Amino acid sequence: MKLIYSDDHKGHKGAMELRYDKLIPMSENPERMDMIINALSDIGYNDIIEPTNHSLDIAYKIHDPAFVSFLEQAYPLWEKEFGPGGFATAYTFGMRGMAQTPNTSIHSMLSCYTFDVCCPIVAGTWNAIRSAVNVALTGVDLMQQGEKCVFSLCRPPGHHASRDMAGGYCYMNNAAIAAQSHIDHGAERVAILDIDYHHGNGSQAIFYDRNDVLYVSLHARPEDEYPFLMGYASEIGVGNGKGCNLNIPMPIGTTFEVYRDSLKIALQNIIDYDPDLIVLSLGVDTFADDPVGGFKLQSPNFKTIGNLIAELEMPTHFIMEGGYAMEALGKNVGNVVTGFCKLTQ
Ligand code: SP5
Ligand code: ZN
Repeated sequence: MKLIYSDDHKGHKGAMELRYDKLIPMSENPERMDMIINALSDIGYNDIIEPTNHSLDIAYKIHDPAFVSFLEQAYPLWEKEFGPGGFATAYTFGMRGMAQTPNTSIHSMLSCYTFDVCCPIVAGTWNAIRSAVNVALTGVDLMQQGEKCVFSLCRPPGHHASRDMAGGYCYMNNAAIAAQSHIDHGAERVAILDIDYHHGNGSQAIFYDRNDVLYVSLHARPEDEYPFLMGYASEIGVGNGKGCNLNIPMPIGTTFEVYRDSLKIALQNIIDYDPDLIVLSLGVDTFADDPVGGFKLQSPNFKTIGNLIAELEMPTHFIMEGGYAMEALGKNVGNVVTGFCKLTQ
């Protein structure tokens, strides 16, 4: 399986995040990619393709151009007020039920275009976001050229980002942009299978009223976990998209025995939808020792996950999302890949 990767993400680093009542270094750091690349290389996956530059035309079908331009402008505007070296972050968020009038100040834009305190913008953030989109779109190109499965090693991740809001370490929605590009290249139906520990609220919202993209997510239930307001099983889509959104929420502490049954339900729904391909939003923060997650999956379980997805025998576009247990991150991602490719380690 070819990997698509660029070092451009490395400048997106150094910010802090609020974890309940503590300010901590961001769990979503550049070293994550080193761990993944090194582990994949160790098990024989070292065919790394540099992304090619793509225009933002397809991204603008997924994201509001004004939001994208905010992402580009945010750090320079912030720096004008606070000087270099810091990170832009919002002070207030949308005020439901209160008439609001956004303006063009950086603070107003941050309030308007972000939904939490987990999407800081540093000097290198825009370059990383832009590159992650290229990494996703280059994966689509390779599949167009005949690859059955490719792995876009996107960073920052994307599944929490909606049409016009960043959050949860995510800025632009790489998986959604990839899905749109597959459709623009002729796919009639795409299934997004999101196995990150967190609900992909952005991906769900983007495709909620569409029937050409099935969104299926396994995640920690909103009663227990971020993003706390979405991800219920009752969210099934609207209008044309009714029946094309499937959430399988599970409680904190879920073990692989339960998780595997949920995955089988998710996969059966994908089979029934009969997509041309799968976009796999791959997060391994379901791992037992993940500092951000709360499920109980063990490293070998990720190989089984790869096996089960491979049984669908569908073209599959892997897109990297979350996973923060640094020591095991590479092994866990490698296990999904080897399980999928039916190679032995
Ligand atoms: C892409 C991705 O995985 N984003 C996740 C963003 C979640 N950030 C908030 C974390 C909520 C804290 N949960 C702590 C559980 C401790 N076991
Ligand atoms: Zn996650």
